[in-house]
Amino acid sequence: MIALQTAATAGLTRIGLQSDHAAEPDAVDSAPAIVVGSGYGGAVAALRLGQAGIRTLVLEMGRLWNTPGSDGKIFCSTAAPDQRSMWFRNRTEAPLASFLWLDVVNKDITPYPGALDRVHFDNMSVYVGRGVGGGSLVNGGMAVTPLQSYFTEQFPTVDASEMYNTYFPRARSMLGVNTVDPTWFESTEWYQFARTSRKAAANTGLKTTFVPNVYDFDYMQREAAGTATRSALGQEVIYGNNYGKRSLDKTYLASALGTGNVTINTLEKVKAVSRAGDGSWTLTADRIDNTGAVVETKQYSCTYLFLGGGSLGTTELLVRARDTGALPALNSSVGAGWGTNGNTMLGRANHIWDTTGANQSTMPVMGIDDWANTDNPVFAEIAPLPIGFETWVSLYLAITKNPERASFTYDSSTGSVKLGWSAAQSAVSVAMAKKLFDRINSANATIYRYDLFGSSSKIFADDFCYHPLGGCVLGKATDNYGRVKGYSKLYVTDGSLVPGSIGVNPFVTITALAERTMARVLVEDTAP
Ligand code: FAE
Repeated sequence: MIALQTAATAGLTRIGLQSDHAAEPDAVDSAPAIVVGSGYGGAVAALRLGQAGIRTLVLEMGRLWNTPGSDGKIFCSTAAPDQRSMWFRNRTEAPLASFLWLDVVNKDITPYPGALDRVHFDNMSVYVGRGVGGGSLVNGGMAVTPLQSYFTEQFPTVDASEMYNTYFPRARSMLGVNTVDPTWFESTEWYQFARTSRKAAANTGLKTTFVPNVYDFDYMQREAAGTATRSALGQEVIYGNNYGKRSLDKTYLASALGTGNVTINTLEKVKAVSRAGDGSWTLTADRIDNTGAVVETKQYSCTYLFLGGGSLGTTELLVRARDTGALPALNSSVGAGWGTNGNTMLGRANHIWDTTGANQSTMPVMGIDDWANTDNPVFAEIAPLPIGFETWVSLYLAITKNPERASFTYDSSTGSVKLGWSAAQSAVSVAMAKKLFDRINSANATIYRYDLFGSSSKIFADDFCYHPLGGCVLGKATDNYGRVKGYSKLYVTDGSLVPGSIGVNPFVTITALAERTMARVLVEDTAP
């Protein structure tokens, strides 16, 4: 077992590897509370349980990322991906598959429990983070609070004023959200790409807005000045950042371990959940090694079970539990209400005089905000293409108000779940993104790039998303606080609660909702 603990004091910023020995005699196999997964939902649950004095075990299928490789770095860069990049692959599967139609982006790698996974379903593949910190290890750090009006539309039963006065501020403060210095932004070569996209938007009469981030912008400025080791300015992002980013292992999870009540077991994938006769929860987990081989199948038991495996992980566990008969009282909303947050990626080709810069920060700080356009609401993140030379490409991750939703079903022949998302459902996002970017191209006399998403001259990446949301929607599969309907002492705290769309990048919302759940549950459900 790999057990992780901080040193004695609370509030540490690092997690230390305590032991990599085989199971110790006193290994924890039961705890009052178990949390599955260590992304945003899991990390909030772990911290608040630990602070309440409840002994808590977190089970995470990915690694703890704290040990440097032979190059002295913990994570590899997008420019030189190696085994650390992706979850058990022979070759990387980057979002941008090609450049000038050439297969120059992806590289052969050795299978290993790397930081980024791309989970394939029939018409959609979903990028997720693997490791202690989940998606926070690999994401772009954009920390956006949704428009209150859209939040209310999506969560009509949640008290929005409480969210905007208490839980969103709490989440932002705990996550270490900060903003780029606008003066530096205007002058630095590292954000030329964003300024060029802003100009194209302005020419179209569109509004752009600065977007907060959890990357430490003081650190980034030191990177630019040459006084700090480069990370965001060193092509590090989707395979992890070695410096600068306040990922969950440096915030919530470090504090959780600092309570002394929380333990994290890594490389352990929970595959089944059931309820014992005495009402306690039983979990079965496979412990894997670095080759992916199952080296042990473990049993755990707990009184309170918190599911933070993300939209895919949590939904899969509950759909399987219901449809195998392990938890037959789970309702038919479990597995339903899933969406991509309307994600579509695309690139535009700028004029030769509108350069985007050879040097680009990997952390986006600006978006085109056309959400108020009721005909075609879109929020488009201005994304970097940090490949080290001038490309004249403006890249975007469009978040469209796609109303399409899909469901997961259990496949008894494989024991896994299938996602019923269709190509036609992606086409809705594409049409909305196209409507906006046709306007931008027309106003600027520019065209789309056809060479970025494989050899098929695809303009819009309609086959992957970064923002999987839903599957156990708040108020449907659960009560208004994430308590799973049909069972007591079973909770969902992650992106599965969000009904398929939130209009902006989702992790601040996921964190704030988890804070709200924990505040309620710790008062009402765990009192002696
Ligand atoms: P998540 O962070 O995915 O954590 C789930 C954890 O559970 C993972 O560590 C899993 O390995 C683990 N797990 C799953 N199943 C099991 C199991 N059966 N047993 C044990 N462990 C399990 O969930 N969002 C933003 O707001 N801003 C951004 O800039 C942004 N950029 C992104 C860029 C990329 C490349 C990607 C992939 C995502 C991005 N996102 C961004 C999305 C964001 O990371 C995502 O919404 C959250 O991470 C979801 O949080 P959850 O707590 O739901």
